Amino acid sequence: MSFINFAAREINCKIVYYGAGLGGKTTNLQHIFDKTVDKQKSKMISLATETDRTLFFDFLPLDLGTVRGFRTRFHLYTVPGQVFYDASRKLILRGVDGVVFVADSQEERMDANIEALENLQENLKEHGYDFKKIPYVLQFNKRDLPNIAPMEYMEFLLNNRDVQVPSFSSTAHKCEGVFETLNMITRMLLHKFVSQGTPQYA
Ligand SMILES: Nc1nc2c(ncn2[C@@H]2O[C@H](COP(=O)(O)OP(=O)(O)OP(=O)(O)O)[C@@H](O)[C@H]2O)c(=O)[nH]1
Ligand SMILES: [Mg+2]
Repeated sequence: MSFINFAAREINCKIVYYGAGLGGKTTNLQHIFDKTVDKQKSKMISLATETDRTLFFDFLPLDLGTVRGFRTRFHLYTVPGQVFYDASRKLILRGVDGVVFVADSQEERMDANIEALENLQENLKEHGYDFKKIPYVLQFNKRDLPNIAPMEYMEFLLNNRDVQVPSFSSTAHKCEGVFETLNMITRMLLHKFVSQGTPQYA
């Protein structure tokens, strides 16, 4: 649903960070905001509860220069991970172009990760998207903690589209893996528009 505005020579893309509660979605956006955005021109919008849980969404507009003469703008959103905010998650997915799934690496969060992934698939389907085709990247976050599941196990559980998608380990609160993940999803989206065909990584 991204749109190319030929008159204004602009490409707009919507990227949604999805995943279980407290997985680190908002933390990803905060670091991207801190390190890239011209604070004079742009703002990150966060609607959070008093305890910093995302209530509705976070939104960060990101201008990434020009590609073949087109100005590229990425609109980054996070969903609220808490199970009972499903209506918000559904709404935020509307018009999505690419998804980053932020998984919590702690062993005790594997069920929550799987539930969130199933929820993503259902909600994409309701909007008429094919989960198997949408540009999609996985991030295994909180790799700094002691009680984490092995990467191979997380790949087995969560990286199960027909063709495996790119995945990154991260420690988002130290900004490790945050930009690697962002670079990949933006490359996938730009590739899609430049080639005007199916994305290479889908
Ligand atoms: N140890 C550790 N903590 C992290 C990491 N990434 C995020 N956190 C912390 O985890 C907590 C939750 O992070 P958020 O970014 O708010 O999580 P979220 O996915 O946006 O949560 P919801 O908005 O409820 O869906 C915060 O206290 C973060 O500082 C990480 O890589 N390692
Ligand atoms: Mg959040």
